[in-house]
Amino acid sequence: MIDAMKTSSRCLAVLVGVIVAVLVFSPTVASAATVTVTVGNGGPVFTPSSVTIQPGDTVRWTWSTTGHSSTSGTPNVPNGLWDSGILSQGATFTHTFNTVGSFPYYCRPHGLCCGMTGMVTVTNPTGPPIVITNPATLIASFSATLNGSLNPNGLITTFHFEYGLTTSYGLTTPPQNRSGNTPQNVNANISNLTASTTYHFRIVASNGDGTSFGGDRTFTTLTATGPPVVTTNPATNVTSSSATLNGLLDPHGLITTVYFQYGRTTSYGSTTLMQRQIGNTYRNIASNISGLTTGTTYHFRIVATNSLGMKMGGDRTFTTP
Ligand SMILES: [Cu+2]
Repeated sequence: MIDAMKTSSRCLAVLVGVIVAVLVFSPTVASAATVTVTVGNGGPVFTPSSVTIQPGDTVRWTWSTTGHSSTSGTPNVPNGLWDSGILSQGATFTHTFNTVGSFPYYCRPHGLCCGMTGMVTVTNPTGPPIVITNPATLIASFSATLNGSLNPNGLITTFHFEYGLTTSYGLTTPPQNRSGNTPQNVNANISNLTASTTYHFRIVASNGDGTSFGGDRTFTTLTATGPPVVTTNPATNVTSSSATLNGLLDPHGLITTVYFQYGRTTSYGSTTLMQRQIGNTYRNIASNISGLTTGTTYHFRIVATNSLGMKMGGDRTFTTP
């Protein structure tokens, strides 16, 4: 009885050791592989005639019989990527493929006569989408923009955001598709929200290799009405005598007047014409100014006022050429 317990605990210890070793020594990224193709085994053939590998992988041809070659291109039309020469039984030849594409090859003695051809297809590795939920932006009283980062990981990927009052979510944005194998920023606008309310959201993406969920994030909508919300954005169309001043405004539910202050110092001194805005969404505000002096740095900022307050955006500068 005691011996049996000792044996089973020793077995357990060995098992734990093996599991730890596997976890520690398993590579997290697939390393380069070598695929073998047999040349002239039972006739004028490459076996298998078609292989699919990833960039960095190597194909090793091994000669079963004498008098064949592995030559890149199509029969009698070599393209110069590789040529083993005509080799004998027991010979081997390798070529490493570092770029994505389709690479046909043939045997010089038997390509045209006997259809002794092969194909190497090199494709990028694929996997489930890689997603990150990023902070919401353009948060207004009843709307917001949900943001994320998406790497489709080599496959056509469908994604959406889910959102709601709890981490059970319950609402989703319309599905969108992306492809490629690099991270890209993605977003979706949502509306019909409740003012002064905290929402949860996350990104969800699926492709042929699986479904991935971004982490949960929250944002809180603005009060139904309040002081304007403003951001000064960079100037555009800057010439030696003119420029376009830009900003972002949410009138925050009340009639709002908006304009820009500008000048050579942060005392400004000049203002653009007042514009009137209403609503509770973010919109770009632009104003053209002229009569500037060449080679001069100007400061500017957006200023907006409604019945609940006046708000000024941060100072920005541009320099005329
Ligand atoms: Cu051959």
